[in-house]
Amino acid sequence: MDLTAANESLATSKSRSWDEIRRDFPVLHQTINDHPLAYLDNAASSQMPQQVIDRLVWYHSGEHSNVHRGVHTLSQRATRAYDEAREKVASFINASSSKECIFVSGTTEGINLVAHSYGRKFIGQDDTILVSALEHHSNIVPWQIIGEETGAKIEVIPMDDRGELILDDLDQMLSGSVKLVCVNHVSNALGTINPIEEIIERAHAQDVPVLVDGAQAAPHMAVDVQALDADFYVFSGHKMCAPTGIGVLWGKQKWLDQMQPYQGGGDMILSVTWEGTKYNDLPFKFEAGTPNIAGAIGLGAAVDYLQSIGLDRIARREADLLAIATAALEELSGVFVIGTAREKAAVLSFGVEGVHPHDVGTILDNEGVAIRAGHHCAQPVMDRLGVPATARASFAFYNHEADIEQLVAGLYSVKEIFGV
Ligand code: 7TS
Repeated sequence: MDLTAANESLATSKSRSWDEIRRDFPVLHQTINDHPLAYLDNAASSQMPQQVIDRLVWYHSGEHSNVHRGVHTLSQRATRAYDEAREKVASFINASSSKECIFVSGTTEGINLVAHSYGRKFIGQDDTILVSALEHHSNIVPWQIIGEETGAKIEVIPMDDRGELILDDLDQMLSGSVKLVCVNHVSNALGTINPIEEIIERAHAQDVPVLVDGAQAAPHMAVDVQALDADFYVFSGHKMCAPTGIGVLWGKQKWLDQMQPYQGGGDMILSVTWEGTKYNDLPFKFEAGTPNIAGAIGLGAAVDYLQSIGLDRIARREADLLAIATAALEELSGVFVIGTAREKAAVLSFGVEGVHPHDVGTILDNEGVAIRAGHHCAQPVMDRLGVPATARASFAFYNHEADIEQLVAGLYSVKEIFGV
């Protein structure tokens, strides 16, 4: 399919039914262990629609070359496509400038970049980094590393039994030497949507910047970084219908300008002499070496795809799926939901009495249902709730009710096998 045709087909997709949209995803239409695949592990990685796959094929078959260095036509094509992808990403999160959007390999690299570049500049021995109790390890460990290097300490914004952050003491916690607040927009382990607007407002009232891990939010809801007034917002392509190995760190220019690069190499420089190096402008200052060109272009195509459906429509669809699945599991004796925050997105963690989540996951896989079982790289969340692990079904707009029916049928098998 050429690109014009792809764009035309996207342009008409606002009115397409969910069944039609589901057909865009080739991977979903297969059987696993003689059952239709019910893919409910979208929080780990989502699937790519044909439109994104076609865009990648077109890049590899008609455009592939290095960027920002060749005068030849292919390099110019690749450069144009790469730069356009950045513009698309900027508009996706309503950044005021694409210069503030840095391509990274994913959320993990984005947070590590901030930890090293912001941390080394602004965080010192007697400082504190506030990290929420709901974080993925990738928003904990980089801060522990910086803490070890600088002597800064980490304080934890606590959570309650439902999986909601307790913000009663936030103002007090923010006073003093806090240099950064790190919080996710949506928890990957429990699905809690955190009140980041409020957290940002209260942090800014005390001049503390906020890094938001948007890995589980960007695929599921409209994100407007200017309206949120976050200082950094990070997300991964592979959770929002793009390939693996690409993600975005958005940061306010006022911070990015003051931060030193975290890696040195080609493309991030204006000039290099033995006396020293002048760094390139934003965003290139933070993009050393040949970037993931295909990944960025694929992410641009994924943004086009998601916007063609509409993020608000996607959010409503996934809220419906989550509500149906939650109600279905609550009816099953011996099955309990873990994480009952009032505001949740696309994630349903649960347990089956007396059965290890890995056994739940294995039995469900035998019936074609893909879920994740484990600590979800959020061990402190598990510790806080007193469980070693959970089983987790996570949704995307292309899931349908039949996936939930298959999940429920699989859970009946679990109950039967273990006599629950
Ligand atoms: N932050 C959150 C909230 C996440 O859910 C994840 C990945 C990451 C950061 C790291 O993203 P990456 O793309 O750099 O790896 N979460 C999961 C998950 O829940 N299951 O597998 C990966």
